[in-house]
Amino acid sequence: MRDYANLLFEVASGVGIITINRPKALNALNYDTLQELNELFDQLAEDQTVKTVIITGGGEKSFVAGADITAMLPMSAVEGRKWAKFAQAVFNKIENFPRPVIAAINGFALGGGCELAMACDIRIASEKAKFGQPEVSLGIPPGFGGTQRLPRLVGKGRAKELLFTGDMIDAAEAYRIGLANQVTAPEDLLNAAKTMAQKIMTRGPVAVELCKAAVNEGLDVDLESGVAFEAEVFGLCFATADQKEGMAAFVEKRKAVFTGK
Ligand code: CO8
Repeated sequence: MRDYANLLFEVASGVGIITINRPKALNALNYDTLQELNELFDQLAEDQTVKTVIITGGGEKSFVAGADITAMLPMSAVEGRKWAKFAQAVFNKIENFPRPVIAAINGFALGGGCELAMACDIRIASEKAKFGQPEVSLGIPPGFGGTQRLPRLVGKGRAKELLFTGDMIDAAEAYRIGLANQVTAPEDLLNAAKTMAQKIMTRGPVAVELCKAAVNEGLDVDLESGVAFEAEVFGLCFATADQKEGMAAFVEKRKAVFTGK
């Protein structure tokens, strides 16, 4: 894995930890940072030793304070559209990454930062985290998926309020409305994310991957098509060693040891 200018990456016990690392700009996403994220996720897709990914922000203050406003200021309409499309493609890649991705939100998750967190499967927030889609204060709507993922997570009414007002909410409120799965003390944040990752990694990896695919696929189609997809992936699991092992372990009253095959 090469060194990145705007990301830190380490692997510990099968968990890949990505730190967005531009603390001087509160980890704002410029083109290079998005390009590096894109490249890193392509590499991780090929690397089966990384079973779960955590994304967090460098420095004390911020997860990601949005897309880089300085870079966006002079953009033309054509450039703005291209920029939004590129970031959307990167976030779609994260959302559809075959293994779980957990956002460990250590501070500001604003605009593109909130959108990045929402592209992850699970969001764990520090008590210091702040969420929001402040784009309307800059004269733009969200462009990295916020108008679509926010209502899917918190419902249409709450999403519209956050989108129209641009208000920031704290971690407790994010938890209350379902934007954050869990809230921790700042010093416990990374461990809470790692604990969640390790728990998921004891489960059947193929089953987890197919749960993720079924949820993602199902939310984009009608219920009948969604449950039809579920039946297919459910059936598929009976061709795996993990299904035999999981059920044999239950019957034999022991812990299952999954191989992901
Ligand atoms: N972009 C660029 N630089 C930023 C950003 C940002 N999003 N956020 C903070 N910074 C920089 C500041 O300019 C400052 O730099 P410097 O020290 O050189 O002046 C440094 O980070 C520290 O920031 P502050 O001094 O402002 O720190 P505060 O603690 O006073 O405030 C805030 C923290 C509240 C987070 C404040 O920095 C802020 O409001 N930031 C902007 C948040 C925001 O509006 N985010 C949304 C951006 S738009 C977006 O994400 C749209 C995505 C879709 C785009 C579609 C493409 C066309």
